[in-house]
Amino acid sequence: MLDLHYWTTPNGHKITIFLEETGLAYKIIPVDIGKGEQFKSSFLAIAPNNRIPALVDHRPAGGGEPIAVFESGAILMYLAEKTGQFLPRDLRPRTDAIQWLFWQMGNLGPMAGQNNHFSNYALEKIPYAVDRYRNEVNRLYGVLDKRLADCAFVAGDYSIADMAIYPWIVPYERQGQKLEDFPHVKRWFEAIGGRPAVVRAYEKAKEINPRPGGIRTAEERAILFGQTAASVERAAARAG
Ligand SMILES: N[C@@H](CCC(=O)N[C@@H](CS)C(=O)NCC(=O)O)C(=O)O
Repeated sequence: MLDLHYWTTPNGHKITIFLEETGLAYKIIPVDIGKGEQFKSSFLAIAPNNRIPALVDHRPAGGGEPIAVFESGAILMYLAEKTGQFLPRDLRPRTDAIQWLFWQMGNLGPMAGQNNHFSNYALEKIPYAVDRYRNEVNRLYGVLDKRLADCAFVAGDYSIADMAIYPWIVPYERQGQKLEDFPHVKRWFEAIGGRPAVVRAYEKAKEINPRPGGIRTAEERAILFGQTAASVERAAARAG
């Protein structure tokens, strides 16, 4: 019923967590981004931003043609609407869940991504860039810790907002952060990490990609870094 175009990265994990939590039937279609599979025309047709994850729902509510969704936050909202789970109906908690979901999409994800790039992947270590993103991620951990001092999960009950944030806290060491400095984040992190569905989601990742953990080869670096409009066109033509 659901095809998940997926690779074993934080944005991919968000969706397998949701699917495992709800028990929806789904098929994983691996998109190995280190090999450039995100540039295949079949993938670009549903995910024009050449980024995983993307979802195709072959049985959308109300019937009709399949619906394709890209952007992990949009996919989480789509699935929450479809199932009626993990996004409250009531105005106040719903607004909370949506604003923390957007906080992840617009802040934690992009800043942690740049932090990882300049600290771990860039061959030239530029102190200004390393400090800039590491500090910004540190600030965001502080924001999250304050929020979690007042509630068990970011929007009260466990929701799609927590599912979006959690995978971006998993690599806290690579992000240069210490969970001990953020006791409320640590408590929340351990609670979510212990959920059977979350454990299953990460086990699934190991089945799909037994060698996770970063970019290794020069070829992978060439595919992933320094993309421009022209290189995207070229890669798409090569990938077919
Ligand atoms: N805002 C997007 C970001 C997706 C994203 O950055 N995906 C990465 C993996 S985590 C990707 O597909 N990278 C492939 C590339 O850089 O070509 C979302 O949340 O879905």
